[in-house]
Amino acid sequence: MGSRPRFRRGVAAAAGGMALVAALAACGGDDNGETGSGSGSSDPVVVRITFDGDTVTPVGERVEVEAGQPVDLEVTADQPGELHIHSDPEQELEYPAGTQTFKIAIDRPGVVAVESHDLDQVVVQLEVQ
Ligand SMILES: [Cu+2]
Repeated sequence: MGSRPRFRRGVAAAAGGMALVAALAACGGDDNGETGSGSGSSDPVVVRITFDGDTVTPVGERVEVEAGQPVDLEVTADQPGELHIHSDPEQELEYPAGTQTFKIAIDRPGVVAVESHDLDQVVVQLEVQ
């Protein structure tokens, strides 16, 4: 196998997300000791999603993560709804009004869409490397 520049780019992106992670860690949260036997990156990538009426933020944003890396989806909504993760298998996340964080991880490389079917929008595309 040759060198894989794409991989290095992913690592740099993950490091860039650390500031966000540190900010969130200060809010506490439970420490479960389980760790995947993954490729090393166990720091979660935090993705903030806001639903407000008929709009959602972000729309179609690409987020690079590593396979098996924890992803915290922090969902803030003015009313309850459902997020759809197009991973394999697919996952449906029901969120309440208010803020809730969902912890997910995608094991396989590829692009995984996070969608709101209510709004018919792709919210985030997780680029899993
Ligand atoms: Cu869907």
